Amino acid sequence: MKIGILGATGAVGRQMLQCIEERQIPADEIRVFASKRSVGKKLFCNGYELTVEEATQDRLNGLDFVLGAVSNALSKKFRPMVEKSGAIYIDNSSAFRQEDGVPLVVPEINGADALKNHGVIANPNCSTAITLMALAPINNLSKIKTINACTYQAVSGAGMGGIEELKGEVDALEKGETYEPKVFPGQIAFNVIANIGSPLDNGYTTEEMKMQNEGRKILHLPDLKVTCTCVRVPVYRSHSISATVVTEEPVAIADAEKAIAAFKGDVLVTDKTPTPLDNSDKDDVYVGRIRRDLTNPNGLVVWCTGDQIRKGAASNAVQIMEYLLDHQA
Ligand code: 2RA
Repeated sequence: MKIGILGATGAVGRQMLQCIEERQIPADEIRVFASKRSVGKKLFCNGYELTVEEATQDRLNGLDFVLGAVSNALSKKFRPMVEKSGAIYIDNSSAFRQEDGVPLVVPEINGADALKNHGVIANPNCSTAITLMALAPINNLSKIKTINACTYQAVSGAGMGGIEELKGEVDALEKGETYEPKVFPGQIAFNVIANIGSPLDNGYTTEEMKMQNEGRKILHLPDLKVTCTCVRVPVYRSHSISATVVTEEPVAIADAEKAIAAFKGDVLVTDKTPTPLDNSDKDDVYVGRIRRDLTNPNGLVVWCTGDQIRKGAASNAVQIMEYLLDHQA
């Protein structure tokens, strides 16, 4: 079994290699691809040294899976090459998430959709995947009609550059120096910025609308309505989300907690409030503080945290590959 990783030197690409090793994916060969300036760099997986190459048709040919951790533009460029190679492309960008025939998958929720792929499978947006992991067990008890969510998104969502910008700002500000933000639309150190993604005509951002558009596809709820505000916070990794969910029938808190505790990939936390630090660098989504919505008898309020680089990106992609290996004939 041969795997390729596009964007292997980035935060998500490196995490994919670690997840492949941790999950003992039976890879005979792993090829790591990145831009020209990274060619020749060394990465490690399963005790082997891997040398970064530029992706070419010849180098992609013969691979069984290609995991993508590149921008939308690069993903669109590489897709035809991966398709030509015959590999299954598991893409972390948002380029194909809404395309008919491209399954959008969180394995614990709709893993079976991955089996209906035509060569391309999309990995959801990080804050969407983490929120849905917390809410899917409630949806299994009674269908979700609406979600009203506020996200608290770590800087890792903007890749290595986001992490470096927060570090650089904290260092500079503590020394009394100035720092010109390049990644975020303002100072993120000691601050929060309610602006992630690009603005849309309805006043929301692309990032905010992903929660509805991707939520509908993953949960198989075409009429799901979502109002979302996405906020960047000065946390290195792990996103947090506060979500108020309204279901067709009222769901008792105890039943919701029981379903969440039993859901693979979720950890119900009842003895404290889960924080992003608690599940930083962990695959599980932590869920807690389940309360009644005081404005709607069919509503519940849920707090959750999930590692953006892992469950929000790399681990989910590796899990999709694992699901296919376990379920394909
Ligand atoms: C972010 N959700 O946190 C994005 C990354 N896909 O910026």
